[in-house]
Amino acid sequence: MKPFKVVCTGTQLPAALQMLEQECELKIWEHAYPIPRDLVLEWVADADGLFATGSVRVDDELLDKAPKLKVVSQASVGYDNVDIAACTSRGIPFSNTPGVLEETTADLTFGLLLSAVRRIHEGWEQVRSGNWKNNFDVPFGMDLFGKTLGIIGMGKIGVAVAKRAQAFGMQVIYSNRSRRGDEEQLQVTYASLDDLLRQADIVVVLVPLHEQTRGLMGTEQFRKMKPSAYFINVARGAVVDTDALYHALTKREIAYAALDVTDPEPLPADHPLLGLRNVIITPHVGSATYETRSRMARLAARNLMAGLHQKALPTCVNQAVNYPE
Ligand code: 8YV
Repeated sequence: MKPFKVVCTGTQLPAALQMLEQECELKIWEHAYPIPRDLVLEWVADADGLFATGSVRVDDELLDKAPKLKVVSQASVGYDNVDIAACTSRGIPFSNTPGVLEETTADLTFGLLLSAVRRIHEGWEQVRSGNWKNNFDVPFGMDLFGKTLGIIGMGKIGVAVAKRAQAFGMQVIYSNRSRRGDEEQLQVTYASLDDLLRQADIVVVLVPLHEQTRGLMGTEQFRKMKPSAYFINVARGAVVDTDALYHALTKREIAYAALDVTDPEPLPADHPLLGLRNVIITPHVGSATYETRSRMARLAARNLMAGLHQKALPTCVNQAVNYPE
């Protein structure tokens, strides 16, 4: 018999499973659709560890059903699905995976940005459908050099995006809850959210989702943007009011949107956003490279094993209840 029981609410990479298999009996939800709530509540009843995934709410209800739980670990940097206070009040440490996915997510951000401003995917659709008649059938794009990128939420991913933008000859402004203090070193300028929305040619949202950021981008905010501006979301879908975005795009209050995250997620096939030409959407793949997903999986597994052995989790979010070294 193995000493620990662990519930994985989604598939995990072999890089993680190999680190767990020796000491853990694993119950893994292996289907593409999210684990039904009833089942996860049943599974956690005798679990020592929870390897969580973003579609599962880790809240009072779940934690009350898991009296033996010693640790919750998730392979992501965002953890809006987890009630940290509920974990902390039960003395359960929770870990995410910061520090291993920022460059990769910045690459995807820039990939979306380039695809949008140069209409790369529209060009490809035209070629693939056999409609390449001349070079003017795809609308002209926009130059990046000399333009202003506005980053809402300047954390590690924001810094990595800013460096890429500067290499393309862009100016970078950012807004945050508070000034970072290292503007000179990063060669970026702080702006209020309103000023950023008015000045930026491209707006990128990178804030975590919580009560203060839910619906941060709504009708009023899109109206402040330039009609020629591009809007990019690689954070969480619910940071944006989807109806407001749809209307801003249809009324041409903004030019274009490039999204890696949506609300809801996945986006149903008949969703109105999918009928628009001035939008490109990828299926939440900001960290989805082989190297990065492997790093995330290994770090999440290290955190989980540490918690099971009641040792300090390397990247614990609620340090107050982390185990000692
Ligand atoms: C996802 C992410 O976790 O790290 C995050 O917060 O959004 C992503 O890395 C990943 O796509 C797994 O769903």
